[in-house]
Amino acid sequence: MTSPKDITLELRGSIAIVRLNRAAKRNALSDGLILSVRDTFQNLPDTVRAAVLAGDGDHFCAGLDLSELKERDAGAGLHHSRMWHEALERVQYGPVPVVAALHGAVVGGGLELASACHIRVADESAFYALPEGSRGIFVGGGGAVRIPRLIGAARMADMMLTGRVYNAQEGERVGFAQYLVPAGQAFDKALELAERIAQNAPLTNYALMHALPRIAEQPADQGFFTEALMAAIAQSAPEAKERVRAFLEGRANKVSKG
Ligand code: 1HE
Repeated sequence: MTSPKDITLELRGSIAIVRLNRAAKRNALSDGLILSVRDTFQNLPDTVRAAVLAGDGDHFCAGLDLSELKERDAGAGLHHSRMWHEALERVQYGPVPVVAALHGAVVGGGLELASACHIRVADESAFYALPEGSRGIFVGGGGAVRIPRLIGAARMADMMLTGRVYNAQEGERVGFAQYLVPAGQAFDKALELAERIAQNAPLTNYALMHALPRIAEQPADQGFFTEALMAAIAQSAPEAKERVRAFLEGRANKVSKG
């Protein structure tokens, strides 16, 4: 049973905090919950500039709600997978960048969901797996497209064929997460990054979400041309002019080693 409270949206200034709130079932994604993910990202208020996606309890997400897995004919299976695609597209190509805060299990459809986010921050408790292989099914939430882009098709095939589980350190090394932090700190780090992202010019964030992944898929010649168009649009915004002027007049931060 999924309830509307299984996902929560909290606004902290310009940051939306979306939380899977079904810890008793390890945030397993029922049909109702995956539709709520879609609706939540589709309907973020205009004031939101970046989002954090987290899971309540000891795990980020245990993937597809297996209790709902029933005999589906091919057509129903197709539509079910396409429903996931639509929901996760709203995460990846929604209005704002999304930072996933990962801990505990990030498995199956949970890993597919995390892969649709723009940045992944994992704590030391995180682990990654694709148990679909041993359950006799296949990924259906966009994982076959997004996961090879993070870790390569060979590693994904290994995970599904052998049930290999990557721990947090391995996951960061192979490319699941861009940040690895001590246990319990993924949310705070994700929020810090979201606040930083929210300060960017909205058009720059838009370009990184919508233009960059498309350019990365284009042949080089087309990619260079699309890049030039996006660069021209971004630099023409008044905000870009003001930000560059601020640097030249000594009013903006320098790049520092941190
Ligand atoms: C669930 C699910 C679930 C837990 N669907 N109910 N995903 C999987 O194959 C992963 C299955 N889950 C696990 O391996 C483990 O539950 C965890 C490693 C995530 C967590 O272990 P643990 O010991 O903390 O919890 P638990 O005791 O296993 O589970 C607690 C409850 O959550 C229990 O229910 P209860 O009523 O007995 O308390 C579990 O049945 C329930 N639960 N995970 C339904 N996934 C778009 S296609 C995507 C395809 C997939 O994602 S396939 C991979 C599915």
